[in-house]
Amino acid sequence: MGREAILEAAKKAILEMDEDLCRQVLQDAEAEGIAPNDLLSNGFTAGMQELGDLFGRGEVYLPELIFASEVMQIATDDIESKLDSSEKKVKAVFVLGTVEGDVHDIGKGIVASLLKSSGVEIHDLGREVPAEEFVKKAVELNADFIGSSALLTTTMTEQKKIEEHVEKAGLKGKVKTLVGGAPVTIRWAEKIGADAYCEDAADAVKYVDSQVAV
Ligand code: B1M
Repeated sequence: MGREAILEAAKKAILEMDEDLCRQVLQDAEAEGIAPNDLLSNGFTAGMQELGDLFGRGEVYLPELIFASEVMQIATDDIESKLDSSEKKVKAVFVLGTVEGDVHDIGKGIVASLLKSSGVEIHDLGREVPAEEFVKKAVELNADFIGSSALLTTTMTEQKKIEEHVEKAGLKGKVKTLVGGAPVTIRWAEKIGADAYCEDAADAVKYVDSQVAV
């Protein structure tokens, strides 16, 4: 089975909410030597995006999204366990979470895994995290970065609140803020005064690396 067929099967596992197929794909991908990131981005995540479009058009419903998320979780857990996180020196401390009012945490989980495997110490506050909590934790840990994920147009505004709390705590410029999530754009990041917009998890790793003297 080649790469293309395996990536297609990964998409299918999400679209058809098929746990057995998901596990089979994970095995086949390992046997075929497909990079975990490739499998995640171009296989499972692509399937999730397609499912989201179907949901947006009213062609699938919430229960399908929930089942598909469970399958996605199996994939991300497995892939995280395969990412190389061996004995790297901690290069930065990073507070991460999904903003208040938002339960979408799959993308945030991927960002956490990739950053962790690149040697960043991650403090994942979970989902539905109030803006002030991000900043409180950053102060407590003397963190270098605060990253927030927002998947809803109605919750993106929480990222602006984080900027306000950072400003209030006198941390502007000292703690760098990263924003991400499907509706988030570079224009939004600029508008609210975030330090960086990250399109995907790899982008977050690139940004952190650009800021940290390794
Ligand atoms: Co919801 N949902 N959902 N959902 N859901 C979306 C986001 C939606 C676009 C679907 C649609 O209508 N087409 C839509 C939002 C519309 C909008 O506001 N623009 C939507 C809606 C409406 C809702 C509900 C309101 C539905 C309802 O109840 N009627 C509800 C909201 C609940 C709430 O939060 N209060 C809801 C619920 C759910 C589920 C619980 C069923 C489930 C989430 C399960 C979970 O996360 N544990 C779910 C899912 C799965 C989706 C879709 C289908 C997939 C999201 C996902 O996991 N994508 C989504 C459609 C879509 O996004 N196309 C949709 C895969 C993931 C890997 O990508 O999260 O984008 P993503 O993360 C990427 C990048 O964005 C980036 O890197 C990641 C990896 O590369 N990134 C960062 C993300 N955060 C980052 C942070 C960074 C850097 C990069 O730095 C800090």
